[in-house]
Amino acid sequence: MSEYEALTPETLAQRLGQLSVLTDKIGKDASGWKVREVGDGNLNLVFIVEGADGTAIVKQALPYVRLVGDSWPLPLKRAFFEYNAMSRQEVNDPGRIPKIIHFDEIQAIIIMEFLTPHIILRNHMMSGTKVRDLGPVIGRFCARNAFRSSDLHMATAKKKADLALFCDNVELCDITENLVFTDPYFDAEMNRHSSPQLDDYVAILRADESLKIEAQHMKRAFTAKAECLCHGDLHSGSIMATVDEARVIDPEFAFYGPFGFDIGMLIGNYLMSYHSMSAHLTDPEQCADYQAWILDVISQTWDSFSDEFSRCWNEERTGILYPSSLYEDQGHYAASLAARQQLLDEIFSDMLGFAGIEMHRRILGLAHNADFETIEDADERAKLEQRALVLGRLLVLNRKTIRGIDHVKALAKAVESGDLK
Ligand code: SR1
Ligand code: MG
Repeated sequence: MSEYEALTPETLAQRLGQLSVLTDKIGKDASGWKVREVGDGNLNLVFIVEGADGTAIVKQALPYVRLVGDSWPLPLKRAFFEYNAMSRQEVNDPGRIPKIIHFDEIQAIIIMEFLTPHIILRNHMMSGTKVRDLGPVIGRFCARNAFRSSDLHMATAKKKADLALFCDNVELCDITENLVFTDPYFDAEMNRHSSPQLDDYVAILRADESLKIEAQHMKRAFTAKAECLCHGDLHSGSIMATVDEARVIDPEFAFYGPFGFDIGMLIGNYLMSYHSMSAHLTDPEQCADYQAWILDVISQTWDSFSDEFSRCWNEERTGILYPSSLYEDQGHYAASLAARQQLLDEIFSDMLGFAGIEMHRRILGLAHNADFETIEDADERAKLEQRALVLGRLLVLNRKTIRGIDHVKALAKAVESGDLK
C-alpha cells in the first residue's frame, strides 16, 4: 500500500499478513491472529498482535494528536524519529529497548518485540510494586545515550549529521516548548487543573515572576543546548517493567538537547509519584516504605548516571570536546577531573530545573499523570498536587544552589510533611 492508512484491529491481519519478518515471529496464518488496540498514550495507535507462534507490538502514528482529535494535526514523520532514536539507543545501551522487528516509513508503523509480563512502570508505582535495579539501570541508560550521542564521543561529522536529522522533529519539540515550558505559567487555553481547590496556589505560582524567568531559562536550554540525543519524553509511562527489569519505550519526541533533560523529566515523574503515594497506599507503613524506595530510586538514578558518565569520560572520550590531547596527554589529570565535575554540576542543576517544570506541567497543563488523576477525593488530590507544585517551584528556583541529591530528597520530605509550603 503506497498511501498512509490507519490500521484497525479488523484490517491489520490482512494488511500485515504477508510481511515475512512479522510472520516469521508470530506465525504465518494471519487469519488466526488476535488483534487488540491497547494504546493509552496521547498520540498513537498500539496493537498487540498474537499469532500461533508468538506476539508482537504494532505501533502506528496517527496524523493528529489522539488526546485532542483531528483538530490538532501532527505529522507522521514522528515514527521516523522514533525508529531512528530506537536504533541508536539499541547501539548505545544494548537490550534496554524492545527489539525492532520492522519499520514502514510511509505507514508510520514500527513493529517491535512484545514485552511480557512487563507493564507500564507508572502502574507498578501506583500499586506500590518495587522494580529491582530501576535506578541503576535507567541512570546508566540515560548516561550512555547522552555521552555516546554527544561531541564527547562521536565523530563530529556523524554527530552533526544526527543533529541535522533530529532537528526536523519540529512539531514534537513544539509541543514540549509550549505545553511544558510556557503554558503552565500563564492561563493558557489548553491548560486545566483538576479542581478549584488548587486555584489559590496556581494564582501564586503564576504570579511568581522569578519562576517565569527561570522557566524560560530552562526553555532556552531546551532549544539551544544541542548536546546529546534525548529520548524527549522519558517518564514513568515510557518505561515498561517487571519486578526484575525495566525497558525504555516511545522516543518519538527525540531531539538533540541538554544532557540533563531526560533524567530531569524522569526524576520529576518519580517525585510526583512520591507525593501522590499516600492516596494509593493507604496503609501508612507501606506508604512510608514505598516513598523511601522512590527516594532511593531517585538517588540511584542520579548516582548511576553520574558514575557511568564519568566512566565514559575516562574511557570513551573520543570526540572533539575536552580532548585527552589537551588534558591527560599533558599530564593535566586534575584539570580533566575538574572539567568533568563542572560539567556534571551543570547537568545536575539542569536536571533539577527540568524536573520541577515537568511537575508543573503535568498538574497545570494539558497532559496529566494518572498518579494524581486517579485520586478520587478532590480535596486530597489537590493537597497532594499542591505539594508537587511547591517542590517543583523550589527545584526550578534553587537548582543552582541545591547541594546534591540528598538535599533534593530532604526537600521532598520537608514538603511532604508540610514543613515547607
Ligand atoms: C499533545 S501531547 C501531550 C503530551 O503527551 C506526550 O506523551 C508528551 O508527554 C506530550 O507532552
Ligand atoms: Mg509517549
